[in-house]
Amino acid sequence: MSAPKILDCAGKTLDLSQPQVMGILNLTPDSFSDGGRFTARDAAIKHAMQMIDEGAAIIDVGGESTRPGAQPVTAQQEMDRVIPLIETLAGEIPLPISVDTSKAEVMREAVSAGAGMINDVMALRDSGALEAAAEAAVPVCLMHMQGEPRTMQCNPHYDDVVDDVKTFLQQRLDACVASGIPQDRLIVDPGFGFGKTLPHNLALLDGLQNLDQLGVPLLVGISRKSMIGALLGERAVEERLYGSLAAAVMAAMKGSAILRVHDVQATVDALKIVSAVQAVNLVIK
Ligand code: 7PJ
Repeated sequence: MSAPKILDCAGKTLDLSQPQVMGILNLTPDSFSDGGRFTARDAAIKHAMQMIDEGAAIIDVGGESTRPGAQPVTAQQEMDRVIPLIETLAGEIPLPISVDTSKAEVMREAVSAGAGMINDVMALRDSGALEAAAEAAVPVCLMHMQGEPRTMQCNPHYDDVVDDVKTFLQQRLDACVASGIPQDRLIVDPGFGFGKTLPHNLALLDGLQNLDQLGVPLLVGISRKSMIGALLGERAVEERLYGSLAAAVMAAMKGSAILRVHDVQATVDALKIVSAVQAVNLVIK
């Protein structure tokens, strides 16, 4: 089955006929420290507007850090961070907004505030999440993670990482469909860095085209991740742009429909080259 090309995100369109960029808007404390010139909210809105100008197709708003070792936050804390911003942005921008959350309550509130997609690193495994997502009736990204953020980098293990991730994602797709979420509203993501060693991440990137067989669009988030830092010799986060671009281009060439990134302009430029070459293939073959 071929993946749907146009997604309806609560009335706003996401066109996946060519690879698109999802811009990351991180609302965890200190993500917008700029010496106090702007309030955190103004700075976040400004950053969203900039990502739109740079060619993002969707903005992903998150209020909980899921980095390795991160501590959980309450639903209330997460909502205080993301809901006012989603409300403001949804009224002002033509692009869909996705909410990066695992909690049913946050999903419900975010979608009522205008979010058009749910991006869940837990693939709707938290209690009530399947039901909340089914009711919300917006597209959902199901991400693979082995373990939980606090401990996931302690000795992750796979028999065959590509096969294991694919099997997990197929099971979550089946669980969603059984709960009343139509398959044409689902997206999958192998979850780079979530319970994976560097060799696991590399094998996944190499074998990414195998996930196409799941028949739904593929989302990939590699931007500035530690696998890039490790390959560049323990490079600092701000110095990972060129490595991130190479990984984004490879992922797009292997069929990824959405690239979740920090550096929107640079990634949009790089993906234009991939799209142009993919378009030639479509015309000639
Ligand atoms: C991902 C995510 C990812 C999806 C984060 C970071 C860590 N959502 N949320 N895929 N990563 N779907 O951006 O470094 O890879 S948070």
